[in-house]
Amino acid sequence: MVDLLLGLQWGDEGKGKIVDVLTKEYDIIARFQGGPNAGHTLEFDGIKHVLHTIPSGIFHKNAINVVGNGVVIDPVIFKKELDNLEKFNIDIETKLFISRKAHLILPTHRLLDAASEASKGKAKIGSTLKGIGPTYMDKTGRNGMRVGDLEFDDWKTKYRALADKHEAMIDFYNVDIQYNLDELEAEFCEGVETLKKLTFIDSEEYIFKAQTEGKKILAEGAQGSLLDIDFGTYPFVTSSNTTAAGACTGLGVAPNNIKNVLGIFKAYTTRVGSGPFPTELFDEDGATMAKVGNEFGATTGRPRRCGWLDLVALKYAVQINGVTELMMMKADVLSGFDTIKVCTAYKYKGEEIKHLPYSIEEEYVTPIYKEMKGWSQDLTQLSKAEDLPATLNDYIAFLEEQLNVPIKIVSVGPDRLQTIHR
Ligand code: 2SA
Ligand code: MG
Repeated sequence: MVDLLLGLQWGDEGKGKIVDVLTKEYDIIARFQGGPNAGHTLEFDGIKHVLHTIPSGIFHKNAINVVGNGVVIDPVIFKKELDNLEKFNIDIETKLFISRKAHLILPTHRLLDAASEASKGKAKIGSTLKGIGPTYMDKTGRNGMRVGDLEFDDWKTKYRALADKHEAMIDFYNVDIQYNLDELEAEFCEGVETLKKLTFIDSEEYIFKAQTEGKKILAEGAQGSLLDIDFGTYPFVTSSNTTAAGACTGLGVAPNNIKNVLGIFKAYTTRVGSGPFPTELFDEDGATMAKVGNEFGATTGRPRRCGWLDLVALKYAVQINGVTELMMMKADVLSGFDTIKVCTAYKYKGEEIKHLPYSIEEEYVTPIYKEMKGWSQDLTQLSKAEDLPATLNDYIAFLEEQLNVPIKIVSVGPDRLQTIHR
C-alpha cells in the first residue's frame, strides 16, 4: 500500500519536515511531481537542510528514496544538492534511485521560463524561473528529453536539436535576456555526468514490486493543491498535478493501492508568486506572520504573502485529494494574536457561498470570517497534546468539525522534535 503526503494550500506547508518525521515508518519515499521549484526544509540536530529534487527521506538510514517519472530534473541543481549532502556520508548510489522516465530541465528551459515571464510584464506568474513550465510543455508536447535518454550515446544530438529549437523560441519572445549558452551548456554537461553516476530505474516497476513485497511507500508531493495545473488558481499555478491524482501518474501507482492521504496545512495561509489570495493581509497582522513564521521562499528567497486560514479553499483541497488525516503546521507562529480569524465562506456576486468559484480574484470574492480567541503561550517547547492551550484546542476542534477529518499532528516549530502527535 502507498500513503500520500500533500500540501493543501499554495505550497510551503511544511511537507519536508513531516516526511522527515514520518520516514522511520516507511521503506520508500518517492517524489511524484514538480522539480527544483520546490524547497523542502528539514531541521534536526541544529542543522537546517533545504532539498529541491531529492526526496525528504534521504537523511534516514533505512529509507530508499525515489525520484519518480512525474518529476522534472535539472542536472545542474541536482549536482548542487548532491554536493551539499556529501558531508553527511549518505550512500547515494544505494539510497537514491531516479526514474528513467523523469524529464530533464535543459538550460534553455530556464531561459524560456525567464523569457515567458518577462514577456508577460505585470501579468507574470511569478514562477521560480527554474524552467518548470517549459519542461512540462515539452513533455506534453512530446518533445522532451528524459533521464533514460542519457543512457544512449546520441543524447547530445537530441539535446542539440531541442536546445536549438529553444533558442529560436527565445528570440521569438523578443525580450532582453542576457545569457552565455556555452557556459550554461558546460555546466549542464557536468551535471549530467554526475547524474549518470546515480542509479536509474524503471520506477513504476520498482514501486510495483515493492508493493507486492509488502514494503511501505510514502509518496511525497511538492507545491500545494491550489497550485495544481487543473484544480489550482489557473493560470497562477505550477505545471504539474500537485493533487492526489498526480501520485498515480507520477509514480505509476494504481488508485486502489492508495491508502492514507495525509494533508498538510499551515494554521494560517501563505502564497509566493502572483495570483489571487482572498484572505491575504496587508496590515500589521500579516507582517507579524511573515516575520515570526520566517516566510521566505526556500528556493528563491522571495518574501511570502501571508493571511488568515481559508477554510473554503482548504475544504476544496481536502475533497479533491480525499484527505484522511490532517497535519497542522506553524501553530506556534499564531501565538500572541488576541483574535484569530478563519474564513468560513465567501461573499460572491452578492451571495454567501462555501465552495471555490471559477475565479477567486479579489474583485469577485470577499472572505467572511469567524473570529476565535487566540492563545499567548509559547508553544515551541511543548511535546504533549495535553499541554496545548485550551483556545488552540478550540481552534483545532473547529477545523476538524468543519473539515470532517482528524488533525493528527500539530507542529510547533521547525525541528523534528517540535512535533505533537494527537
Ligand atoms: P513554477 O516555478 O513554474 O512552478 O511557478 C509557478 C507558481 O508556483 C509557485 N511555486 C511555489 N509556491 C510555493 N513554494 C514553492 N517552492 C519554493 C519554496 C518557492 C520559492 O519552497 O519556498 O522559493 O520561491 C513553489 N514552487 C513553485 C510559484 O511561486 C508560482 O506562483
Ligand atoms: Mg517550500
